[in-house]
Amino acid sequence: MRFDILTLFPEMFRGPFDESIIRRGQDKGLVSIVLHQIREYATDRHQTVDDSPYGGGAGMVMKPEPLSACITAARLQNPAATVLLTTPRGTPLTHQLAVELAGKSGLIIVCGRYEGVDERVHELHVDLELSIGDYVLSGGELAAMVVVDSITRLVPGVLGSDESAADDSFSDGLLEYPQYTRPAAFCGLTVPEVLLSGNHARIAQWRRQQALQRTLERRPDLLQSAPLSEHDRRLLAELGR
Ligand code: 9D3
Repeated sequence: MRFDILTLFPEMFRGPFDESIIRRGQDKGLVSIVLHQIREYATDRHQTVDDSPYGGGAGMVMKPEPLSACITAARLQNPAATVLLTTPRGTPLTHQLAVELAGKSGLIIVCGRYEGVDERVHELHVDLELSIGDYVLSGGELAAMVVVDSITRLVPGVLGSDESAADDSFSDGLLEYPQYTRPAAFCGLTVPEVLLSGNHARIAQWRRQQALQRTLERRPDLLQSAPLSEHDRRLLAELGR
C-alpha cells in the first residue's frame, strides 16, 4: 500500500510514522508513505495557501490552486489511488471502512486546515471525505495519522501471526475480555482462577462471557450488529439483557 499525504505540516508525521507497526510495515516493503508539502505548490512570492472566504465569515479557506497542483503531482506518482480528505464533515471512520480502504492499491490523503478547503477541490479530486469522530481537532493531520495506522495494520503481512488483526476488538463486533499477566497476585488482586486452570475450553467460554458482559455494560449499541450465537444470546439473557 502506498500512502501519499498532502499537508502543510509534514514534520508532524515523522515521529508517529518512524515507530512501531507503521515503521515495520515500511521496513518490510509492504507500506510506503510519501509526504508532500502543499506550500511547495504555491506560485506567489509569499507561498500563499489560504485566503478569506467568499461571502464573508471568520477564518480562512485553503486556496484551490496550490492544493489542486499538489494532488495532481501525487496522482502522477500513485495513479490508481483513491483520494481521501480529512474533514469534520466527512464519513466517520469505522473498522469496516478501514478494511475496505486497506483493499485499495494506493491512497492519497489530503489534510484539511483552516476552516476547510475550497469546494471545487472536493468536486475535482476527492473520492471520500473522512472524519475520525465528533470532536474538534485543530486540523486534519492527526486524523490522517489515525487513518494510516488503522489501515496499515490490516495490510497483509504487516502484523505477525501472533498479533493477527482478526483477533482485534471490533472485528468480532465485541469489546475485548480482560487481560492478565504475571504475577498471579498484585496489590492484593488475584488473576481469575479459570485462567490458571489450563482448561482451554473453559478459558474460551469465560473470555466470551466477559466480552459480552463488557459490551453490554459499556457499548450496548455494538450488540445490535455483532454476530451472536445461540449460546451468546443465552449468556446475555442471564446477564439481564
Ligand atoms: C466552524 C465549524 N467547524 C467545523 C466543525 C470548523 C472546523 C473545526 C475544526 C474546521 C476544521 C477543523 C479541523 N478539523 C479537521 O480538519 C478534522 C477533524 C476534526 O476536527 N474532528 C474529527 N475528524 C476530523 S478529520 C479532520
